[in-house]
Parts: sequence; structure tokens; C-alpha cells
Amino acid sequence: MAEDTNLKANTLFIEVSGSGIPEIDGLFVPSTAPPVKSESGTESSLGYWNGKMAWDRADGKSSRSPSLSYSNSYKSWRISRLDGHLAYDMTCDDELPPTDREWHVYKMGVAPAPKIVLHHYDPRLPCPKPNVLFVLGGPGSGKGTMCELAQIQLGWKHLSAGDLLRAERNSGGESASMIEEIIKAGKIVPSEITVNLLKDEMERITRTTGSTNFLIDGFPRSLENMEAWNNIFGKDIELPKMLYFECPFDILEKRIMGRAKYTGRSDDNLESIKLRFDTFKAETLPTVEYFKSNDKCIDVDASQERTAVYDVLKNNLVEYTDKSLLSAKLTEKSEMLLGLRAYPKK
Ligand code: UP5
Ligand code: MG
Repeated sequence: MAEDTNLKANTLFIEVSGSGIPEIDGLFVPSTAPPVKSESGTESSLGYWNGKMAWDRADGKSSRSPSLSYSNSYKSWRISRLDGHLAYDMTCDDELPPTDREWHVYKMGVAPAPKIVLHHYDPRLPCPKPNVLFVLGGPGSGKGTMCELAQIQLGWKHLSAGDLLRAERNSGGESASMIEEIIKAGKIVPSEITVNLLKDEMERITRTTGSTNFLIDGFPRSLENMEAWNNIFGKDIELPKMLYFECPFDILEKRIMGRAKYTGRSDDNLESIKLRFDTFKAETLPTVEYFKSNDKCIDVDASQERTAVYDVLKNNLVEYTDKSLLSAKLTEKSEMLLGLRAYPKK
């Protein structure tokens, strides 16, 4: 195989953890092994080995360099021990070391095989700042639907504060029952919990996907939420813009009751909807006013057809969206979200 001279610099970092040989665990950085011609005749470039990206241990302790690389002869990714013997491998032709499958424990390895996490940024350095747009609106105004569309079609990452809280509740952690009680009563979960969930999830996504564009749906729901956000991000990032999905109560109620049989959400019932809407008026609308007074709020008529609402969202994201995605064909899932295609029958 001739060397590909158009290779992009390898800037990915790899974290290896939980292996049966603790000396293998640690950070692997883009390889600095000098270019060579391998037995199979492949010429390697800096950061690459056998035409695929390659990594050295950050602590420089391995006697093999690169210590995480691809072998064309064996058609496998391989991780070596400090003494240079192979410990773990994965037969495949993936461009990058697989993170979603269990590695094979090689002759000189010890079970269990390690977990591999790919980082787009050096995990030893602070995470790059997020580029955030808040999407706020009453319960059932279409925040989740529209943000999911933007995630599929435009590559923005959708974070629903409500979904993160429901996942935290389902994880059964120490705040699980408190979160459930608050959600059922349509009230607002203590800000510190929500902001930390958002921050951790944004950092995880940025580090593992490289993406910094985030749509945050359903937050900040109160001035106190906003204060907690500012305490953590205020000094680092400018006040984000907000898209406010405006929609009358009778339409919201109809939409949620239409959705209730599919979601199984403990707050998708007439009583909770009313409580959620009361909280929205009392606590969330002042937040919307705060963004308006800072000239950071864009009103969206969310009672319109789905396609019209999505167009407004899209227009507000264009500036930071990869231009090649703007004219991409709608996926089947997007057509379903837009109501242009029926969901498959269960
Ligand atoms: N639909 C969507 N758009 C439509 C359109 N244009 N025309 C016709 N139909 C449309 O949409 C609802 C339904 O309407 C769907 O069936 C959809 O197909 C259809 P959806 O996109 O689900 O609306 P969404 O605004 O996301 O509604 P949701 O119920 O999720 O909003 P809430 O704000 O109530 O819920 P959230 O999950 O954000 O929060 C739940 C609870 O968590 C809160 O009440 C609170 O207790 C807690 N919470 C906090 O404490 N803090 C936070 O920061 C966030 C949440
Ligand atoms: Mg939602």
C-alpha cells in the first residue's frame, strides 16, 4: 500500500482503563515514532503506522513505539505491554481503535480487556468552551422534537435538561426519589443538580465527539437556574441566545395528552400538566424576560406547523453549522419528527 500523503495530523488522545494489567492503563498520545517502511512495505508518517493513526504512551514507558497501532499483516488493532509484548488485540479494519466492542486478550495479556475512550481534546487540559443556544417554552411546545431534528440534520448536540434529570432519577442515585417527587409535582429541581448534569454531559460530548455546538432544551427554567449557570459558566462564556417557543395552553395540553401513551412519563397526565404550566408562568417566564431585556431572545410561534417551526430554528443555527449539512436530505427519522412520515407500527 502506498503511503497516503494527504493524511490529517493525528490529534486524538486515547484513554485506556480497567485492563487486567494495570500498567497498561493510562493516556495514549499521537505517536511520535519516526517514519519507517514496514515489512509489508507500508511507509508510516508521524502519528500514523501502516496507514492508520497510532499512539504512544503519554508516560513514554513502553519499549514498543507506537504502543497502540494497527497491523496490516494481522489485520488487527493492537495494544502492547510496557515490555513490548502484545497484550490485547481486535481483528477488524476500523479506521480507529474500536471503543464499542470488547478487545481480545492476547497471549501475553491478562483479562479483563481494557475499555477504550477516544478524546478529541487533550484530557489533561481544560475542556474547550461550549457554543450554546437555549430553547425554552411551555411543556409540550415542541422543544424536544425540534432539537432532535437539529441534532440529526445539522449536527448540533441536543441536551434536554428534563431527559438528563429523568436519567439521573432512573440511575437510582441518592437524589433519585427527590427528583421524581419534584418532576411529578411540576416543580423545579435544585439548580445545582441540573447545571452539573449539563456541564458534565457537555464536557463528555465535546471531548469524545469534538463537537462544541449545543442546544439546551428546557433550561434555564427560573432566575435561580440562570444564576447557577452564571456561577459556573458566566465568566467563561457570553450569555447564550434563547429561542422562546410560544404556544397557547390548550394546544400544549392537547399535544402532551397525544404523546402521553408513548412516553410513559410520570408527569404526562392532566393534573401534572396543569402544575407544570403554572410553574412555567410563575418561574420560567421571568427568565424569558431576562433574555429579552438583554436582547438575547428570539420569539418563535410554536403553534405553527412543525416544518415552519423547524425552519426558524434552522435559520438561527446556520452561522455555526457545517455548511455541507445545510442541504442534506431529510432522514426517515427527521420525516417522522416533522410529521411527514408515519412512525412504524409497534
Ligand atoms: N409536536 C411538537 N411540535 C409540534 C408542532 N409544531 N405541531 C404539532 N405537534 C407538535 O412535543 C410534544 C408533542 O407535540 C409531541 O408529541 C410532538 O410530536 C408534538 P415535544 O417536542 O415533546 O415538546 P417539549 O417541549 O419537549 O415537551 P416536554 O413535555 O418535554 O416539555 P417540558 O418542558 O414540560 O419537559 P422537560 O422534560 O423539559 O421537563 C420535565 C420536568 O423536569 C419539569 O417539569 C421539571 O420538573 C424538571 N426540570 C427541572 O426541574 N429543571 C430543568 O432545568 C429541566 C426540567
Ligand atoms: Mg422535551
